[in-house]
Amino acid sequence: MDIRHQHPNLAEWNSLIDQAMVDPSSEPILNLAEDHGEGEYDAIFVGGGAGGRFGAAYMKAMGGRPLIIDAWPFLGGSCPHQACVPHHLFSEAAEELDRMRWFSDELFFPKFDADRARILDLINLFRAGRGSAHAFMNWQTKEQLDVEYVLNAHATIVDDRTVTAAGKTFTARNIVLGMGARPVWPDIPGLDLHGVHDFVTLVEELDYEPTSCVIIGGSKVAMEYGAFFHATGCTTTIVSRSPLMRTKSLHHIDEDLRQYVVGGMRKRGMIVHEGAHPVRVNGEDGRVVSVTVRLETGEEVDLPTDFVFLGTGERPLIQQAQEALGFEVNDFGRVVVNRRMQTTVPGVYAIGDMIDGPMEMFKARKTGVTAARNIMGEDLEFDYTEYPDSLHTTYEVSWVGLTEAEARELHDDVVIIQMPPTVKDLDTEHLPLPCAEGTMLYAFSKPELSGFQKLVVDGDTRKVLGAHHVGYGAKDAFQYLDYLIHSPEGLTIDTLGWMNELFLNPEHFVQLSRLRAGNSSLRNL
Ligand code: COM
Repeated sequence: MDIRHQHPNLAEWNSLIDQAMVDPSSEPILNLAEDHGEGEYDAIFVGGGAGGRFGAAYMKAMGGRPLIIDAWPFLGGSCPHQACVPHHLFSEAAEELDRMRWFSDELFFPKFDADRARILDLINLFRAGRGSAHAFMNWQTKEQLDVEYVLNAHATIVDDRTVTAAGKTFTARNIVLGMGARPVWPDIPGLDLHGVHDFVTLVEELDYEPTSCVIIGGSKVAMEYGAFFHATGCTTTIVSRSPLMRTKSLHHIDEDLRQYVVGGMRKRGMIVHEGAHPVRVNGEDGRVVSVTVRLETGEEVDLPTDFVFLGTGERPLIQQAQEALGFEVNDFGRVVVNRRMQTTVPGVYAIGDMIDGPMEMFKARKTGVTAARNIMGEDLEFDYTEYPDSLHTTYEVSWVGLTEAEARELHDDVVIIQMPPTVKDLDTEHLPLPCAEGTMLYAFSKPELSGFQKLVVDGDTRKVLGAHHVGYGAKDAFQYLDYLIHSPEGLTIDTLGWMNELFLNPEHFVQLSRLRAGNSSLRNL
C-alpha cells in the first residue's frame, strides 16, 4: 500500500494499523519519495523503535536521507506497544491503588473495593488504547518529520549497503541496526504451562485474573510489575538469585535507599526471597499451580500460585543481521559498538537495546541520534555508562551519581544531607518528612510512608556526588541534576542552595542545601 500521497488522520491510521495487526497477509505500508526508494539513502534504519525513529528524524532534519523499515505496521517499537508505556500505566495504577488501600474509608477516600482492582482490566485498558500512540507515531513521522518508511514488512539484510523488504531492494551508505530485544526465558521445566508470562505475553495474551503471583528474577521489570500485581491484590512473591536492586543491570544503588524500597515492598505484604533459585514450575490440567524454589538455606519449597511472571532479562534480536554481516557480539549477545555506535563492520551501526548498557528509552533515542550525526559527518561520541536511573514500585525511585558507600571509597570528607535524618534515638518514624506533592497526605497521616532522600556531597570541593530519592515527582529534577552533576564544572552545594525552589521541591535538595551552604566546613544534615 503506497501512502505517499495519502494523508491519513489519526483515526484512519488507527484502523489501518489495527487491520494490519489482525491480518497476517496484509500488505506492507510504503511511504517512499518520488523515486520509490530506488535512489541511495544515507542510512537505512532497520527497526523503527525509539532509536531508529529518533535517529532517522535527526538525520532528516540535518538534510540527510534516512529510510526506516519495521516489521510492525507502526513506528515507536516495543515502547508504546509492550514495554515502557504499559509499564508506566501499570505503575501509575500501583501508586493510586497503594494510596487508596492505605486511606481506605478515611477522609474522602471510599472503602477500598478489592474486587474492582483487577490486572486484567488495566491490561484491557492498555490494549484498547495503545493504538492511538501507534497512529500518532506514523502520522508524525510522515507528516511532520518527513521521514520515508516501509512498515509491516520484514527486512532482510543482504550486505553492508543493501536491505530488502516488501519485495524491493534498498541501498544506503550505512545501515543502522535497531531491531530491539526480547525477554529471555530461563531454562527451567514447566514454562509452557498456561499462566506463565513475561511483560510481552502479559499484554498480548493474559486471559484470566490471577489471584497470586510468583515472579522469577529480580530485575527492574520484576520489581515494577511485581509491585503493580501486588497493589491490585494479587499476592506476589519475588524469587531472586541476587538481593533485590543488587542485580548487575542496576548501578549506583545506595544501601539506605535500597532498604527503604525493599522494606516498603515487604511492609505492603510482598514476599521477597533473595538468594533463591527457581527449580521448576508445576501444573495441573495444563495450568500453573505452584513453583518449586530452592531457598537460600537450601530448603526446597513449593509456592502455590496461578500466575508466574518472568523478569529475567532481555536479549537483542540479531541472528539474521549477524549472519549477513558478521559483526562482533559480546558474551551477553549484545552487538559491540564504539562510542559512535559503529560496529566492527564499517558503515554498520547498532543502537538501542541491541548494544550494551541500560535497555532504556533515553539510551535508544540518544544512540540513534549519535549514529545519525556521525553518519552525517559530525565528530560525536556518546558514553552511556553514566546515567541517571529510576524505577517504580508503589513509589517513584530515582538516583544519579555516586552512592554514599562509593563516595566514601573515593573521598575523605563525605557529607550527607538526608531526610529523614539518621539521628540516634530520634523518633523519625513519626516525623512527617519528607513531604511534598504526592506525599502530603502520607506525611500528615502515615509519616513513615512519605519517602526517603539523600544527597551525597564532597566536603572538600563542595560538589554534589550523588542524589537518591524515593517518593513522587522527583524524576524530572533528576534529569537536570544528572546534567549538572556530570557537567565539567560539576554542581556545588552552594549553587544548588541558591536555586529558586517552587514550594517544597520534591527532592528537597534545594532547601536542605541552603540550610548548610553557609558553613565553610560542611556538616551532615
Ligand atoms: C516512544 C516511542 S513511546 S518513540 O521513542 O517516540 O519512537
